[in-house]
Amino acid sequence: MAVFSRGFGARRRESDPRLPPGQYLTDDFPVLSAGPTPQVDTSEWTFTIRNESGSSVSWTWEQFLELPIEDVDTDIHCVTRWSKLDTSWRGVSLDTLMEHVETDAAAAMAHCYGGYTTNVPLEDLLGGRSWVAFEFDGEPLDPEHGGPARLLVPHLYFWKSAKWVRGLELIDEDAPGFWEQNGYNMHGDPWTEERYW
Ligand SMILES: Nc1nc2c(c(=O)[nH]1)N[C@H]1C(S)=C(S)[C@@H](COP(=O)(O)O)O[C@H]1N2
Ligand SMILES: [Mo]
Repeated sequence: MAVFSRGFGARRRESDPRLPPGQYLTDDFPVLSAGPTPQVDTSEWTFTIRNESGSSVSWTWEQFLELPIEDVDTDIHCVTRWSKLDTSWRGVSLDTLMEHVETDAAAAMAHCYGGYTTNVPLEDLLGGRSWVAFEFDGEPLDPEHGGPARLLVPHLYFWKSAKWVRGLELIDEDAPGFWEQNGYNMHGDPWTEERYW
């Protein structure tokens, strides 16, 4: 059991039980993008979920904002080893979105404006564990952090939290997305250090 005393803030932070193995804490919010930041206007933004039989449901920005919106306070963990605690977001839960979809799919491929993809097992998207987020720290999500909207799957490494997300393709069998084809783990649990294959 850890014993903490007052006045040793830094030391206490290094041993924070919320820090997964091999991670360090940062107060910054680093930007990690595999390409240029796409400029996506909310007047043109749509979010589409397509199921494994090809039916799809889409929301415009206005329709999206009429859905139940949740406040999310969570820690985030990047595979490049930074973690950031107590980040605050607003977005729509995937549970809410998936109420409109019939599926027996095993996984989802997230598709983004700009072309990035990442795969997430469906069970990791449900149960109050993922959102399509459009606000960070009380402000509209900055374009370089994925604005207008990004996937937020904070219990997995942050590469699964697809920026500029435009939809999910539900798939019968899990398949690798962009980083996963380049050696990153299919699942990406920071607590068991599922970093690479
Ligand atoms: N569309 C898109 N989403 C992305 C990425 C990307 O390159 N393109 N990078 C991923 C990676 S590797 C990380 S660590 C996080 C970084 O998010 P941030 O730039 O907001 O910190 O976004 C993830 N989502
Ligand atoms: Mo990352």
